[in-house]
Amino acid sequence: LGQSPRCVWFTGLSGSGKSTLANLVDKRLHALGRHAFILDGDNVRHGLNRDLGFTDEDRVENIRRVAEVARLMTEAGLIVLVSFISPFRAERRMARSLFGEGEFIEVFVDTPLAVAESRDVKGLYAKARAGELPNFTGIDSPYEAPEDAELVLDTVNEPADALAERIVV
Ligand code: GGZ
Repeated sequence: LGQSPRCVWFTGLSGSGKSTLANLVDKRLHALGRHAFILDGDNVRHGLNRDLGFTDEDRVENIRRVAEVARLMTEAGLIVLVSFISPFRAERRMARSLFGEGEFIEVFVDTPLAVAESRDVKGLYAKARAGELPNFTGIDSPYEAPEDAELVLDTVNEPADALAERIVV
């Protein structure tokens, strides 16, 4: 990742491993003396974006605000690790457009739905299948896989540590 500010944009399904990878990258950067910050649903959807849910419209606005905040944080000199499903290509393209050449690194955490659903760490897929969580990504809300990601990560065949290393190098 070098010494300059960057936006590392993780995209992938719920349960794909975005947060795990962002945390591993954060730890590695910290060990290298680089100042990074993770933006994710936990610190954004409970505060800044607590007025937003999971309709298409709300996801678009969620990602728009996150992208703008990430931009401000890179202006402040940070490496920002953005970890949201960010299911729509158009919004990821918009996010990319806020950054300079080479500053925006799109990382597709390419875990198949069947794998994410079988892990179902939080039981959300089961709820979605039971109709208790409407508009769930991959079930009844779309996920548009990236076509121009800088990195495509296979979480099924490669351990998370090795994937984090590939991001930082
Ligand atoms: C998808 C949902 C939904 C619906 C709640 N669809 O695995 P998690 O729990 O921790 O991550 C998911 C998170 C997704 O929020 P994002 O802000 O990343 O989504 S987006 O970029 O599309 O705006 C999941 C939980 O919120 N969650 N309801 N209907 N994920």
